[in-house]
Amino acid sequence: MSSELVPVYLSLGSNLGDRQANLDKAIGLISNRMRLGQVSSIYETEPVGNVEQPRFLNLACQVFTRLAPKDLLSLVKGFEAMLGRARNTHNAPRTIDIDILFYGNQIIESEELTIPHPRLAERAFVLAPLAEIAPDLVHPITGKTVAEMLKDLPNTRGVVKLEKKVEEK
Ligand code: PH2
Ligand code: MG
Ligand code: MG
Repeated sequence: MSSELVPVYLSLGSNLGDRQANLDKAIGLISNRMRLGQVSSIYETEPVGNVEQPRFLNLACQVFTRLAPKDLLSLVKGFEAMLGRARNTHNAPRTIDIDILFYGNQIIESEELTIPHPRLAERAFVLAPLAEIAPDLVHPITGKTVAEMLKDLPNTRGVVKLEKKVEEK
């Protein structure tokens, strides 16, 4: 294949069932199909939007893929379905949500997909994990780095980094 390997950043979230296990399974599925790069710590986060739902666990990860954006979207939607995500009410609790944040430095606006993710600059639950693994990544539209976007948020209340369960040596 001649297409180049593109660095992509994903945001994962779960607020239904065994949230940690859902994230672990999603990372497993992702790493079977793409080269997995860095993975952030897990953060427990207050729900944004529909606040009448359980707290989330969120993380960010880097992957490298040759898949075109729309094929990557189909793949991650398939992973969501495999992990039991029901597509019902907007912003309802979900076993897993996998969002594409950045696809290289491409800007994409199609009916099904907007990249960079249109709400990432407002969301501490996205930026805090992402800043751990990619603080210097530049938003191709605003020119701001992830660290700058995080610093520009009014606050990061409700976003708490969890202690690592297993100590790394
Ligand atoms: N995802 C949403 C809406 N609200 N809030 C938190 N804390 N974490 C999420 O992943 C999240 C959310 C839509 O996908
Ligand atoms: Mg989402
Ligand atoms: Mg989503």
